[in-house]
Amino acid sequence: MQLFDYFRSSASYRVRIALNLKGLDCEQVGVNLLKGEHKGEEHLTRNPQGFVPALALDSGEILTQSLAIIEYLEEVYPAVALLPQDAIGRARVRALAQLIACDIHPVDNLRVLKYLTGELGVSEEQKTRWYQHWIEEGFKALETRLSENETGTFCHGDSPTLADICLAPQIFNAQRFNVDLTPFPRIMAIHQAFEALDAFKDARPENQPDAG
Ligand SMILES: N[C@@H](CCC(=O)N[C@@H](CS)C(=O)NCC(=O)O)C(=O)O
Repeated sequence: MQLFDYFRSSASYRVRIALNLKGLDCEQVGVNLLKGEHKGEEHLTRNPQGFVPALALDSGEILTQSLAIIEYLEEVYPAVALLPQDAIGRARVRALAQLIACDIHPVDNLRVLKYLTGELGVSEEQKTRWYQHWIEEGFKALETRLSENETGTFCHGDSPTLADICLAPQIFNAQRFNVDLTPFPRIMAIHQAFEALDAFKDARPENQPDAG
């Protein structure tokens, strides 16, 4: 398999964690977002949305959308489960994952930030405030959800799931943009738990071959 990714891309970071947790070998191919390589013809044939990640399978199929890629890996390589056994548990994990991946991350994406500072003439300071605001809003709700009984060492129980996979990159982004994380003790306790795992550490942006 080949993963087309970018070291600081949150969606790529999710897939890297999933591959590591499942112990799957995958060649990484860097697509530099700052150089606009994701908008080039070569990458657009992989993903017409011009996003990373894209996962090329040995069969030649190319998968896109990080959550769809991770669900594919889960179905084909079930050995280290990233979703609970019960349907209610799976729904909770997917809800926590989507709270982050669908409701926080997209509004802080590179193309949105570029539109704010470019077309709309927003200042760097306002852009940062925008970025922080949507993380704070989402994390408030997540922190409340993590008070539920199903939460364990990780977002759901005592082993990492899709929810933790989405949370790790979002915390990385929050720290990069100086979001005050002290109001979120449950989130940060879980962060400490998964950062102790090699699968999460090895997937961190600074540990990628294309890290600048
Ligand atoms: N929903 C997509 C989002 C992918 C995405 O947002 N990728 C970002 C990097 S994290 C990207 O390629 N951004 C390019 C841009 O914003 O121009 C997924 O989960 O894969």
